[in-house]
Amino acid sequence: MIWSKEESLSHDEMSALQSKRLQDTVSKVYAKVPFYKRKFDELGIKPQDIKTIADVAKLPFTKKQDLRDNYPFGLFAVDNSELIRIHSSSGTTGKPTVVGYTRSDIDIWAEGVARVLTMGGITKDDTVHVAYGYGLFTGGLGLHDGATKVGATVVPSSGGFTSRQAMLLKDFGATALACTPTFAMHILETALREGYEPKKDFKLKAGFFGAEPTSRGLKDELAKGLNISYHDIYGLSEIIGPGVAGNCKHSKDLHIFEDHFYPEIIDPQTLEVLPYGEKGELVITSLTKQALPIIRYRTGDVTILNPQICECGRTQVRMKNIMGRVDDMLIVNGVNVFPSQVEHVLSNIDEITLNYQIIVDKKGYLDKLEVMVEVTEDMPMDSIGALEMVQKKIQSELLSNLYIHANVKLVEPRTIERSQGKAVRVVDKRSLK
Ligand code: DLL
Repeated sequence: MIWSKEESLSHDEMSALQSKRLQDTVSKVYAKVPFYKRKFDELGIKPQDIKTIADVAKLPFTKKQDLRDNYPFGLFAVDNSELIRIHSSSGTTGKPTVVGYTRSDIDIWAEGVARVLTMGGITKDDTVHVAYGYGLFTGGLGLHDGATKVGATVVPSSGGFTSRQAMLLKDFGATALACTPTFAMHILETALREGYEPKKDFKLKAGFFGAEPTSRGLKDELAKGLNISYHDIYGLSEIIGPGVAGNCKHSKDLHIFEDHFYPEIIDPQTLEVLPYGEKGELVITSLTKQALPIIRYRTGDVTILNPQICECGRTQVRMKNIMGRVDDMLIVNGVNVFPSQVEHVLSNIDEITLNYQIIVDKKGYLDKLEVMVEVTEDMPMDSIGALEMVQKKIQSELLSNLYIHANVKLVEPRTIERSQGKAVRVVDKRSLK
């Protein structure tokens, strides 16, 4: 089943719809968002210059930093009275990226998630166990609203409490699980350790996993271990949240809902638009969003677009599984972390220097993050008590500021190799095959 008719429009019908929606979006941001008016004026563009979807290439880019610079609501195009929800994702210096939604935005968001759930065969007869975090993160409430739109029964379990997740999966008989892939694997391993037989005890038939890059190996293990069809769900808060794209049962590539989110691939260095089939940075323009319309948002995610019509009947362009990022953002067990955020936390601790390295690795299916940092010359390396105190302080600052659990290793001054060029701040030992 296909959730909405826009998923299988002809190429010409889609272009006509996108062109009309782009014109509306451009007129709106020019009139309502001073940031965009200024950018358009600098480039000498007027809303009436934008006539077809191909004209998108004339428009300026938007970056994550632009949202931060306009914190909290500077890029919003509606009055407060029209907003019904705020979400956010973490930021570099404690200030998050803030996103807002009108009622129509929440409907569009739920529609995107409903489309992906439908790709996995979910209907009103199903029960969806949502173990993405509920709160400012868009995962929990995004999947919740989408499952509600489909008419399924939602179990709003949220993250954490792994043993309880396994118990509820068995007792409530959910037919779908939605969470990050690493958390799904943690639930599976915990369930097995506690004596469950997931294939028999759980009634799952589909999983909707996203929010972080995932290897093919992990996807296959989850599909096998839980006896489900694996569906990758992609999205980002700046665009709307989860439900920008997802994969159906016929294809591993994800259908992008381009009637709402227009995709382009650019070369991140030259900013030139690349043809279908070439690898580059995904850029998205929102075509229907009201509260936070966004023009040519540079997602930082690297992928390839594939325009071939899918066997399932959907005509919308597909993207390959995200291959990595163009910036230095790390995703550690679903939490986005920039090395500069870690550095900011370290800079507030007196006993250490800013010679540090972040080492990310995998233990089982969970990501492990270690921060190795040199202490100052006056730090007594023979006092275990003093070292432990500093370690604990750093750990708790990282947890409370960035929501990450890190192992902290204190080392003597001048232990970490100095680089001739750019400092090597991150050693990522996870291999994505
Ligand atoms: O992670 C939204 C989401 C929630 C998507 C639940 C899917 C499921 P942010 O916290 O703003 O939003 O992080 C967005 O996460 O730019 C990608 O780098 C990464 N990401 C999201 N989905 C996928 C995926 C949510 N399916 C950033 N595969 C994005 C790989 C993904 N990476």
